Amino acid sequence: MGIAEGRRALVIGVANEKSLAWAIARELRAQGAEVALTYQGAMLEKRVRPLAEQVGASVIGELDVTRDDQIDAVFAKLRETWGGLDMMVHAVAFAEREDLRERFLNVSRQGFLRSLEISAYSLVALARAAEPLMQARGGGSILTLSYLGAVRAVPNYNVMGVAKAALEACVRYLALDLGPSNIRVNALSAGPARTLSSSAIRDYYTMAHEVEKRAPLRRGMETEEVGRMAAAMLSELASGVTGQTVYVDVGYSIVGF
Ligand code: 0WE
Repeated sequence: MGIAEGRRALVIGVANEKSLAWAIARELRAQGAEVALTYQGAMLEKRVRPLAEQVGASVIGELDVTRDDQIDAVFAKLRETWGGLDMMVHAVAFAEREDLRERFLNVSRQGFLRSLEISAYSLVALARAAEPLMQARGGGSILTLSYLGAVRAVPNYNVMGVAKAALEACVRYLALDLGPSNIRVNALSAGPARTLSSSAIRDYYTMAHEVEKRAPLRRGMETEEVGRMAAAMLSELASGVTGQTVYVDVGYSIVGF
């Protein structure tokens, strides 16, 4: 029997078959959960629908996290179909492409605000919408994805690092607010992965190779490793863990030299 048997999970942030959100959705299904996916825009809908079908997940609707009407619609539909929610995965981030290659110093006000809105504030808005549905189930678990650039100055990660730092702080404050409702909130800080997000990043392969050479496990991280740790953190296996950022990075972040 799986660790997510009888649980209902909403997974936000699947773009294609390489997405970390997709690895998490697959593992949750394998562990017995019912899974609902959202998609951002008509272009990604074409990718997400066949993926959902592959594993017997459902597509609950369109969700652009900057749109309150779409957040309301998704949670209204969840209330209708499931009446409650046990798990929510937030795997959404954005920075302007230019802001990931120029000096951080030059980030525009608008680029900064947009990155923090999509990458950090969205977790707060979604957690607020999820609370009543999770309370209806006696509690729940929320997981977001972060990256080392939140706590170290990683060249070119720039405003995304600031957004991830805010995201990790949001995790702590949400954990404090939602703890009394038996809702846990955590972040999983993943190592570099070959996804749609990283495909647009200059020197990504050089960086990923350096990580493989220096990491204690002397290899790259597999997306399945993120899926398995995510399922554990979302499940009762992690019932005593909240407000934390857990690294799934083949050990890279602990190395001092
Ligand atoms: O969080 C991320 C990347 C998220 C991301 C990626 C893009 C590319 C295309 C956010 N916004 C955009 N906007 C775009 O227009 N990662 C952890 C992957 C990543 O991104 C980096 C990295 C790593 C690792 C950027 C610079 C340096 C390292």
